Amino acid sequence: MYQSSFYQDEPKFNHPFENKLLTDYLSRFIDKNDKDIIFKDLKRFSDRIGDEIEPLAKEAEKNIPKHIAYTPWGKRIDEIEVHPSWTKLEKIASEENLIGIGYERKFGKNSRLYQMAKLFLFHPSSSYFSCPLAMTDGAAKLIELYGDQNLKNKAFKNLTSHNPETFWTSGQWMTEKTGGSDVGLSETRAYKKGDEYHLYGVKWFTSATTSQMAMTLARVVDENGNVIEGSKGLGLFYLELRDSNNQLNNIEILRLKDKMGTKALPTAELKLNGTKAKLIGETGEGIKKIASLFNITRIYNSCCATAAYYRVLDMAINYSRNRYAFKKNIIDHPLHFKKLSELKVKFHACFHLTFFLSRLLGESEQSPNKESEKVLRLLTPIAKLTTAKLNMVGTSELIECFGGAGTIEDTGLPKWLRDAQILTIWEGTTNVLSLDALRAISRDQAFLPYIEKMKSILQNVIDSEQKTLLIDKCEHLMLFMNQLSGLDHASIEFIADDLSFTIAKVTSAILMLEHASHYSNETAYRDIACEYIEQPWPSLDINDDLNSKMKRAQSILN
Ligand code: MFK
Repeated sequence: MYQSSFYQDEPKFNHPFENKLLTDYLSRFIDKNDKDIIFKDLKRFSDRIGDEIEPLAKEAEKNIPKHIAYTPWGKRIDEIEVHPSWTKLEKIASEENLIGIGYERKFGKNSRLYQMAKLFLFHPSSSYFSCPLAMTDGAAKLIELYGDQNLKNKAFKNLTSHNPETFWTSGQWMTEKTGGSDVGLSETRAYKKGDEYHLYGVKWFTSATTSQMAMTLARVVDENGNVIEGSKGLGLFYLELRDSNNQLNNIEILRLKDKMGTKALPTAELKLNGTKAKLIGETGEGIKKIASLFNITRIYNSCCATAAYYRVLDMAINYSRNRYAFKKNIIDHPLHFKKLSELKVKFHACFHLTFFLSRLLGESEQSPNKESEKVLRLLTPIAKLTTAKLNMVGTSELIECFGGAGTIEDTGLPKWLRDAQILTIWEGTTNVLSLDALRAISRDQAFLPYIEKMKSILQNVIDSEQKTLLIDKCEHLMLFMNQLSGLDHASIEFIADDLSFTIAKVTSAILMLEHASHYSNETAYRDIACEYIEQPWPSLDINDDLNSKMKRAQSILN
């Protein structure tokens, strides 16, 4: 009887540091002496990813966390049991100094670039340990900016420690049942008791609930029992999850969330039942202060979406080189290589946005400059929403490149699609972030410094038809922005996503062309930039009748 001897090779990914875009990019900005140290560390870390970290992540994905509410004898304990592989990933994250690099600032303004490069390598093999790291970094930033000396001496030191014995991670508890976006509706109450506050309420979506501390928001009740409604009544609170006897700080774990993705990451619903906490800043400053945390986690989200995109792309290209159909390997079929090349170009766009942000962040921390900070402020929501969306759409296309195998769980491929969907809502949905970009433009006056920055980068670009087109795009954006002030609020909101995607495309195209000009003897970068510029642009037409469009959209839904 005939039996097939054919077995398809499974898709592989490259050694993480064998990534020409990453190494060329870092080489552009890091000077020789630092480069030797940083490259040596990134190469060693990449070896460790292959040998040790990737197998741990696979174990953690298979052994998802459990909520142990009671002991066998009925005592409420609310333990979250995580697999030892997850605990080992935490140890590795601190040994590798994934947070500390950003705060020791040994490499000056390039410290964040180095840290984000390390995160980029780590994330796809971390089973989302990158999530607690994001919040940990955000909490460290918040304390660095607003914490008192006690917080700096204890929490900050632990969050930035590279000693696994003292390393802490932080949660960021913002979401309540009333809304993940409209945080101003939060119901949790804070009652002053002596020097501290006691918090009562339910936090509906708390990621990395095994952290040692958390930053959260609560509505402050004054001595007469009154509260201020809306976001102006919220304070920012620091709390530790357990006391010195390892008992939970009046926190009940209601259940773990059964999420569609990021399965290894414990995410819980929590009831705060008199949880002791410290107010940071003033009552009413809660959202404004916690923004310094979520502006960091949004940069992490961009980096992780970009890194995940790269991993799936890398595997899809590898697979296409080995998968034979219709008389040749599928990478040699025109329609297939066209699709893969388009997806690779979009990955480059994500990469440039993310790493430009990390450079801006590093610069703002090393030598604060109001204008660069405004550019960072505007591009943070824009990069987050763009990278999450391109990763989501790109991952869907890439999964299709594996045919049926992409839909089978034990290939490990479907998880990338599920996780990609989560990155689009974490830290703000596309719409909420588009509105945040408007906030950055209107409240923080970030648009003019942004355009100035783009124009200054264009000066590094070799003259070409593409450069001329991008100069025109900047002019067009400026004209559009000038007319924006004449529009009513609803019309401006109606086009906020088109505006964000246009700014994202202008920015990444300029950055890609600048990179191609720097490596002018390498045609690939130029081809990538040109292809990206030729791909369709979001529509943003000054002459659009927005009122009619809005009415039509409403009529479609009625
Ligand atoms: C692996 C990847 C890592 C990712 C980590 C994942 C961890 C997962 C955990 C979570 O998902 S936590 C939940 C995330 N939730 C959000 O991101 C919230 C989404 N909603 C928003 O961002 C809303 O826009 C917002 C809550 C901010 C709206 O609130 P308000 O009160 O209606 O906003 P308002 O009044 O405009 O702003 C209040 C103040 O904050 C203003 O300052 P002033 O008081 O001085 O006027 C704003 O300027 C300031 N502000 C708001 N957003 C800001 C900001 N400042 C700086 N940057 C921002 N982005």
